[in-house]
Amino acid sequence: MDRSDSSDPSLLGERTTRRGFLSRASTLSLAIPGVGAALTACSPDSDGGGAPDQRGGSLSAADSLRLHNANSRLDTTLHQGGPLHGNTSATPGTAQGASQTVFHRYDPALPPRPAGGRIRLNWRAREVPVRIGGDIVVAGWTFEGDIPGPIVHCQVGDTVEFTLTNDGVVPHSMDFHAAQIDPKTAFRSVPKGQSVTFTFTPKWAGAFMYHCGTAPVLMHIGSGMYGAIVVSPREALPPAKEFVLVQSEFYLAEASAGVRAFDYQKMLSTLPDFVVFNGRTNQYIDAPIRVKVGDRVRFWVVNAGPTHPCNFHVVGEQFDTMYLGAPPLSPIRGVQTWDVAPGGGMCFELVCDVPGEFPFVNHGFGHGQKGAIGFLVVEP
Ligand SMILES: [Cu+2]
Repeated sequence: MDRSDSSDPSLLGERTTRRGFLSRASTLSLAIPGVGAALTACSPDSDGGGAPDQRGGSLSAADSLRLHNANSRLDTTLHQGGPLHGNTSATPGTAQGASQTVFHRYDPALPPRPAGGRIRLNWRAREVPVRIGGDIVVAGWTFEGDIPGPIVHCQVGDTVEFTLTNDGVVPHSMDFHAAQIDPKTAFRSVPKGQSVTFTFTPKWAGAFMYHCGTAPVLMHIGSGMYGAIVVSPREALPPAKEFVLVQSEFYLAEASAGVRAFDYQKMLSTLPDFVVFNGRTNQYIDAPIRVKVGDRVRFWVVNAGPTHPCNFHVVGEQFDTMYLGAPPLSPIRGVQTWDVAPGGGMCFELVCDVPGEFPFVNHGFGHGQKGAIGFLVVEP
């Protein structure tokens, strides 16, 4: 049968179903920030600025006006022949000074929590080159010039005052998973040169992701705009050496003038070139995380994705405690591996009884092999 025949009742059914799905998805977009923006920005009907809809469907103009984030209609210049080159993160800023960009190891230590119960963060969204390995410089869309962005440490009940100023040419925004706040206002996109400010008080302890939520969200997370906010509980957890690991995937285009841009079509294909902890390949193999025998180690693991899970495991060790959510609530004992979902975060603890060199890995080894591996060295 000719599948292009519109009188084919089975095909009609398929189309009706698809339309129903898109309609439901549009309604869903009002409830779940990011979902609607990603769907609509990928629709040719939204503003002409998004990527082609991979399902071949479309949303109506009325649907696009009901977006959770009205600014999304201004969001990216992908596919418009603007300052971006095709489907990549290459913007003018991401090439400037690329060859002089210096590699630095991303410090995984959890920074101390600022005293006083009030944290003021004045951050800039910056489009800059970032050296993620000895010979690899990427065209990063960043918070504060690094991938991941800075680690934030606060406590349940603290007040976090946050301002984002956009120094890039593409609109950007901030979505803190540790916040309960109206996303339409707080997480809105800001164009070049403008700022957004909001305040929140974390209710729950845990390891939370933050990320740019500007559409297409996949493109902005996939180009480096994410990081971790660790919310400690009011009641003290057992003394430990605390580290933060943010897993993420890199989908890269071929190098141009020494810089590899992030590639949107590759992100959609979901087959990454690298899967890394804290934005670098091999950094904790070359310079491991070091502790002493007898130490308790607490890993706050955030999975920025954008797509794949992090099946966290330490070779030769077991987690005596893993907190499914809100430590010290929901402890699970004697865990070998647990998967942290994209957009999620968890707390893993172990006690270093014996000296040695213990690889911490994504035990989904297709991804461990692509870089999600490092060493925890336990010294006598
Ligand atoms: Cu962004």
